Amino acid sequence: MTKCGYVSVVGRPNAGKSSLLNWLVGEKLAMVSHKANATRKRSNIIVMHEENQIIFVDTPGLHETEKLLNQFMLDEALKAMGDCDLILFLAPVTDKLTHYESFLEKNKKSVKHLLLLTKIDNVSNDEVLEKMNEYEKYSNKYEAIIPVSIKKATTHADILDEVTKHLPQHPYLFDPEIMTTETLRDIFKEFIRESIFENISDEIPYETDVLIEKVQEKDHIDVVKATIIVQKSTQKGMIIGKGATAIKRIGKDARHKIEKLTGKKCYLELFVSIRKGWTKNKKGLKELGYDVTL
Ligand SMILES: Nc1nc2c(ncn2[C@@H]2O[C@H](COP(=O)(O)OP(=O)(O)OP(=O)(O)O)[C@@H](O)[C@H]2O)c(=O)[nH]1
Ligand SMILES: [Mg+2]
Repeated sequence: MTKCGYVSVVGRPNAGKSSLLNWLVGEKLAMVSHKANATRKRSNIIVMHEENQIIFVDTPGLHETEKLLNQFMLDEALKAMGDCDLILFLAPVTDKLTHYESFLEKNKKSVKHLLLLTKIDNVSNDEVLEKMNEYEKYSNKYEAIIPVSIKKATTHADILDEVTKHLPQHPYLFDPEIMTTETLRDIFKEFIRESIFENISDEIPYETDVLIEKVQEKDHIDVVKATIIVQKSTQKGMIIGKGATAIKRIGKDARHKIEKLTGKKCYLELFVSIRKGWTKNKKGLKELGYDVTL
């Protein structure tokens, strides 16, 4: 009998959740950014390990906020925590334990979890050991503590072996050939959002979203039409940039990511549209797929 189950990956914004999942699946599927609060919704990334199927759920970061969009994001993470077989809690190795303590409080159903110390390439081995000792006082709470770095040669096997131990015996829930339940549209959207996060500074990326208008898949080329949504006209100007330099850069970066994934050429056409104050009201958010029920 195979093992199969859902594993929610949680932690504070910027902890390295999406990066870890791209690394584990061996393909860039999820958006990553040096800016915090990049991921806005749950998404499934599926990894086969030996005869077993692990359905990882990428989530937005755990954080406190008054903003409506961020409340939606937090709710996504909490829902993922309450509805899985195992949680991976990611804590950058330099973090204080307060983030972990607040996670323990939020884990109302006491779902079993592994504690992953991330970004260990940033510190010495001694510092990693020191941090592991600090967490020792909570050793009755976690199933295992595993130090990881996606930048330094560490293997997937430690994490996947440990994860598999805690999954139920169950037939596969998805075709073992697929790596995600996200559609190409969803992934392209995230690639364009990532390019906005990379190329546009300040708060603007946080008040921006992307609508995929059309994806036409041909034999040798994909034609993609997308609209970048902003909430005021000054932001539209910033996204376009002087002589359209900014939007060209965003388009070029996103096109490269799409082409790398599909192995085909991509013709990407980008437009910019203003939806006044869309992040500030529930209706505007809902129209873009962020249904704030709180
Ligand atoms: N040095 C180092 N940096 C890492 C590692 N893993 C991730 N990062 C960096 O950490 C930053 C945040 O990574 P993400 O994967 O977007 O983090 P996240 O937890 O998904 O963040 P949110 O979606 O905002 O909650 C990026 O700049 C990554 O390149 C690592 O092992 N070592
Ligand atoms: Mg993320």
